[in-house]
This record gives sequence, structure tokens and C-alpha cells, in this order.
Amino acid sequence: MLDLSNEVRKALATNQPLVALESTLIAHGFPYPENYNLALELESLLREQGVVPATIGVLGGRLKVGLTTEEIHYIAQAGNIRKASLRDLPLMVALGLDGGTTVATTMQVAHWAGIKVFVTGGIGGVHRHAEDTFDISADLQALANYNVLVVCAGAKSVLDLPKTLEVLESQGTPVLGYQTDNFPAFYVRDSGLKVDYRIDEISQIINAFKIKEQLGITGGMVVSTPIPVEDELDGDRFNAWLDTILTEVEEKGVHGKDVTPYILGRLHEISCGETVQANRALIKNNLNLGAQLAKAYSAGGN
Ligand code: PSU
Ligand code: MN
Repeated sequence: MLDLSNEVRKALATNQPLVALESTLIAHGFPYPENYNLALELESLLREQGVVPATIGVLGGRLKVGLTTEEIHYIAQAGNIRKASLRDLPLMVALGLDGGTTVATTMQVAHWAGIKVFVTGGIGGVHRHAEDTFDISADLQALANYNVLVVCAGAKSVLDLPKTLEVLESQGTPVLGYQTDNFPAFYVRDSGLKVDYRIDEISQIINAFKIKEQLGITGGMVVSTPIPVEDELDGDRFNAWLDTILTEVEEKGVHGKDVTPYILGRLHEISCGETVQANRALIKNNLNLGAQLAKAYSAGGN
């Protein structure tokens, strides 16, 4: 059921550095054609650094590791691609469906394929008012279970970040800050919360990850890095947009897997594209860190 591209298969066999990328971001995170252009740009930025990209998605019920340009284009423009979260994969395979993989399922498939580093924008987490809605992203379940380094600009600032960090702590997921003490909040650099460990050296992150593997501790690690200063959004303006949208979510009864895409889409509209620009910038920044981590991992880490 796992379809590895030739490039990915060869990279795994010859211990070349690989970075996994998700496809929900392409299907639901950005509008077309920005999504398509960004997905290809991320792949070529990795290749320039000597890292093999493995964009993951589900097509015709096959778990694809290393989508082709044509497949990425299909997912980018189809418009009705399902969001493939943890509970969806067996059904999608059985029914031969197409799906964009979330952080959760991209981690799961990367783990099955043996890819150790995954770059995304921001992880999902505990939503605001989760005490009423119980809306907690399956991304946290995946972080508890799959042995993958997840490089991100923190968790989406639309979430309840203190609660998200509490759940990560309860389930034993280390949260690292690369060259920062602060847990980043996606569009803004500082959430006001601290990471467990500030780590300044790539090799130290890889060592910790390998030690975790040797000890047989399941689960991933969050490696966070803030959006670059020049791309950061103003926190007060952002919060005002978000308050408006969260009111809409409640009034319109948006729920379940539609919440995150709804919020991201409306942010794009209300901000006149500013959030999309910031999102693009932070992913590219995360990508550079992920490329370095992948190279250090395949080089042995010391
Ligand atoms: N962050 C973004 N854009 C996205 C997502 C996160 O900037 O599209 C996606 C990721 O795929 C993440 C998912 O795994 O949203 C979380 O959705 P939910 O909260 O429904 O678990
Ligand atoms: Mn949810």
C-alpha cells in the first residue's frame, strides 16, 4: 500500500538525507495556484541543498511517498480533496480515495517509510474552548506515537497554546526551540510561552533524537523555530482578525475537520493575503532547518 517514488526509494537505500512534506497544506492550507507554486518551490529548495523531498499524499487509495509534479498539481487544483487524518487512512485505502495528509498522517506514513525529518508550517493542537468542543488535533496523537522530528514554527496561533503544550508534556513529547527560549506562535515569533529546551546546535538535536530511538521511546519531537523577523505579523491585528473568525465559527456551527481550513481560508481573505505571505515565509524558514537536520541525521549525527 506504500508507493515510494524511485527517488525516495534510492535515497532511503543509500542513506541520503530526506525530508517529508505534507499535502493537506497543499489541498487546504493555501489557495490555488499559490499552493502548487509553494509545493514545487519547497521541493526545489530541498534539492538545492542536497536533500531529497518526499511529499506525501493519498491517491487512488495508495499511500504515496514522493508525489510527482503532476500529482501535486492534481491535489493543488482539485478543490474537493479529502483531509486525510489518522482515522481516514484505512478507509481511503479500502475505497481507493484521494486525500491530503495532515501533520498526523504525514508523520505516520513517513514513519512507515523510514523518513525521520518532516517539515510543516505549524502543528495542530488543542483548539480554543476545547473544554466545550473537545477539539484536539490528531496531530498530537501522532506526535505521541511516531518517531519523527517535526520542524515547525510552533503551533498555529489559532489554537490554545498553553493547553497544547500541556498535552504535549503529558504524552511525553519533547518541545525544543532551535536557538530560541520562546515557543513560537506561527505568524508571530513569541507566544509568551517557553520551550522545554533551547538547543543551539543541530548535532545536539540529532543526538537527542537518536538517543530517544535507542531507548525505544516511541513518539516524535517538536523542533520549533520562529518566523523570520521581517515576515512576522502584528500580534494585535492578528488577534482582532482571529476573534472575528472564531465568532463566525461558532455562529455558523463549523466543526470537526472543517474548523482549521475554515479559519485559514478566512484569515487569508480578511488579511488580504498577509497571512498567506507569512505562512509561506515561515515554511521556507522551517525547511532550511529541516534540511540541516536531515543532513546531520544521515551523516551520523555526531
Ligand atoms: N497549518 C497550516 N496550514 C494547514 C495545516 C496546519 O498553516 O493547512 C493543517 C495541517 O495539515 C495540520 C492540520 O495537520 O491543518 C490540522 O488540522 P486539525 O486541527 O483538524 O487536526
Ligand atoms: Mn479538529
